[in-house]
Amino acid sequence: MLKPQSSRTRELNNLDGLWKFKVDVDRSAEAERWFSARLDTELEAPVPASYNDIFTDAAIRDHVGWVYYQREVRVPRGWADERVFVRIDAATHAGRVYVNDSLVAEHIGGYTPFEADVTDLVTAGEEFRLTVAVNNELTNETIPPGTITVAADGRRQQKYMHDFYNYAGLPRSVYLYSVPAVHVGDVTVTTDVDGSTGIVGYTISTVGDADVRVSIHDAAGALVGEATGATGTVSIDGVTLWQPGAAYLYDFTAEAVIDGHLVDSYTLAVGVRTVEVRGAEFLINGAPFYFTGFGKHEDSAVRGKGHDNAYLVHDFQLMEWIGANSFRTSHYPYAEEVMDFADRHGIVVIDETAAVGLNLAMGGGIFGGIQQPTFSPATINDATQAAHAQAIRELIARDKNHACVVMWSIANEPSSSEAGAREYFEPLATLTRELDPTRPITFVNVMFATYQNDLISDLFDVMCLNRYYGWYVDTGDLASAEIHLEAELRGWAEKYGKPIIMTEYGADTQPGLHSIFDAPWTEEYQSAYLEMNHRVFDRIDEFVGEQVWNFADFQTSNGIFRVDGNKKGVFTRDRRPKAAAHALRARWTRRAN
Ligand code: GCB
Repeated sequence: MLKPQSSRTRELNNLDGLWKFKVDVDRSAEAERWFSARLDTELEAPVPASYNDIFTDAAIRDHVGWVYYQREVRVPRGWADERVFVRIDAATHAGRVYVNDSLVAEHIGGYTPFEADVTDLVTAGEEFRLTVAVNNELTNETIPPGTITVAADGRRQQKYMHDFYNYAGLPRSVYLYSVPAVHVGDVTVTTDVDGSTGIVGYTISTVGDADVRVSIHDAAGALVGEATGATGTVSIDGVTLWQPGAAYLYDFTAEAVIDGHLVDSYTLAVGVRTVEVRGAEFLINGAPFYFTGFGKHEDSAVRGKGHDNAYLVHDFQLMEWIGANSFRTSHYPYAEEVMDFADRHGIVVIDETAAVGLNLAMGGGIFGGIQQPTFSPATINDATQAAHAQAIRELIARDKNHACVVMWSIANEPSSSEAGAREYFEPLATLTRELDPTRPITFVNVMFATYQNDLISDLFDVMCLNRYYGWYVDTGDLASAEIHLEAELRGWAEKYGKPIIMTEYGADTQPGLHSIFDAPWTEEYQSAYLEMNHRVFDRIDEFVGEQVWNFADFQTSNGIFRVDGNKKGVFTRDRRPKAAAHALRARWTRRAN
């Protein structure tokens, strides 16, 4: 799905700002349809932002169900002959879009975009009322899953099997955009390298009949290749590759043409690079790549998961400062601005779906839910699997053209040693490979699924492991942790012979807390814990990467496990370094040099 843009033939209006906001507290909206008139409310909510931390009313923060955003939108007067679309970058976790009182789009999945052609319902030069309903409910059949329970006093409550707070609302931009009636529908680009020649393969679909021509310009604006036809290849002689830490992007322009006249033009930034897993190596452009960096979250005070360009740029600055070359979009697809920025700045991304918490045994135990079998008709079932397949389709449809994306992660910490895991995951692994044969695939393995009992790891290219030896096990005992960690990692290496990335290892740390002993929660302990892990990683040949949990402290749901959030950040929630940041910087910048 193409990100909307302004081009020679397209126009784009950003609808961010303050929208009227109303919570469906008494669940009357569907029956009474009060949202199809002007919302009767004093509240205004910022877009983009999660709504939860904006208001002081706990009933809004804890609401389970629908909320309504509304604003008036004027269609530019020059758009009379254009197709007009409303595009929602994300509605977490389900959205419905109404133009005046007509439902024009419905979407499930909180982190991928959707849109509606509203041409027949709007008039150039006139206003219309745009209402977006957003639902934050998670069930056994959503991705991520969750359970709604009823409290002793009758309040509905949302339970879920992941620790990060269930922020909801419109956390990314909303657009009104125009395209010509006949236009470029989709663009798929793949890249390869032959000696010093870059090979860009492409497939363009059009809406309506048109001829297709494509052209590629280098970063200086010089034409370096062109072709005609809806699919083909373009060669770039003397190509400059997209490299980790040294991004280089070409402008790939797809044009729809009728009788020699341009009707639509869409330009995509394309980095030419290859990715391959060979034996126990992860190769980018044929050279072994070692991931350094983090599992992140889209999370900041007040905004929740609201996209913010200031945090975007600052986070990437901090990643550069610390010597990180990569991150994982734990545990859901991030805003497209993040992916574009990673493309432009040469940061490598492991791109993950929102399938976090397919683990009812563990999640139930830790996060207060009910402990049940994970895979069963009453729990994670065929409908969940269908939603998961859709989440994979939408992630790849959105992010397939990003040079920064080197691997798809289809789930975080599922119960991969439990009966039913293979039946659930095998079709999803196959689907991912069918949708994108060019990138390796992975899932992120939980500590309970060891190399002895895990049922699905052979379906994937890279072993991504989350391990907390020295934190959740061998707490405060780094000597034992070192022995146990090494024994387990050697087991994985010997059994599979595939590349291994530690996608999570980390220790909660209260900044300002100090000790000369191995005392959990102190700044010294976080550093010592990371150092212990690094000693082990460096002894294992199959190791191709380390991503610390987490880049920054982040908000979690209520519970006795967390004190004002998860504190495993190397930076605080407001992005100040803990002592470990300096230790990581020393290691990662040394490695880069
Ligand atoms: C994990 C999860 C991550 C948690 C982390 C923790 O294994 O993947 O979402 O935040 O552990 O800190 O417990």
